[in-house]
Amino acid sequence: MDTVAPARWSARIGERLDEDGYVRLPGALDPSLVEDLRDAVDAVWSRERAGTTTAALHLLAFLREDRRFVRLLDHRPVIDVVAEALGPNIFMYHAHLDVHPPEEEPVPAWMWHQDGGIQNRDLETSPRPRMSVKVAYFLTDVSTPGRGNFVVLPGSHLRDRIERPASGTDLPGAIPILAEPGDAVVFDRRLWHMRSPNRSAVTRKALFLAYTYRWVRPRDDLRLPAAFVDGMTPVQRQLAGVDAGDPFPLWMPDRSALPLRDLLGNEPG
Ligand SMILES: O=C(O)CCC(=O)C(=O)O
Repeated sequence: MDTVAPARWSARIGERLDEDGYVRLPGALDPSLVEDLRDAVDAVWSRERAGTTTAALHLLAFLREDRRFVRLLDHRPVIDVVAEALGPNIFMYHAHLDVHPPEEEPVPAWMWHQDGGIQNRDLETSPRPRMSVKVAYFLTDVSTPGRGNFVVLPGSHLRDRIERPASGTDLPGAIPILAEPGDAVVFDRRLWHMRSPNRSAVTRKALFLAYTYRWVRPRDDLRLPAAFVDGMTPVQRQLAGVDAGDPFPLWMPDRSALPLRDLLGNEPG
């Protein structure tokens, strides 16, 4: 069971991430926000691909493309779940916008991976530390298999390696996440996962935001327009990493202001 209903999120989330390496958050975005974000994605897709609706798009650091994406930085209660996993001394170090139209091409040989790239070589413990979690927001209906679903191997976040089958990409125990528009999945970067091919008639649209400790360096060059930054709350500035001129507070959060800590710590009961 990978699902936690919104009313029960905070009570069970830590357990799910620890045990399964991911947790599905149904209804994380309300329908009007989904529509808004989908419009924003469509505008970016059309710009980037000159209106070609058969062309896939994988765009890093997409928040600068449209002000409407900025609200995802600290979207609640998803950010509460992220902070429950990592604590409040975090920022978004990496993000991508993905559009995957129906595809007929053969599947690439091997798409299974853990996130973190070079961290998986540089960190020598086993299992390696969590370091970051990523949030996947689904904006279109991927509630049936075959739609380019996000596929995970539950519990595999504690395994540094997985056995590669002689052929194909099917792994015993792997499951496709069946998500409705507005659902989110928070996953541990160590979880072995992949995107499956989209063999349906429905174009898949999804947004990914990855958070890590503020003392880790950004992976993407966010380059947010000044007007976006001007309109941000202190929490959004922390999470966008635009408050990070002086590195001291990143290493000494207990001696420095930390807007996300204030936000989450000052909740009534
Ligand atoms: O698009 C997907 O379903 C998978 C995304 C992925 O592999 C990643 O974010 O690292």
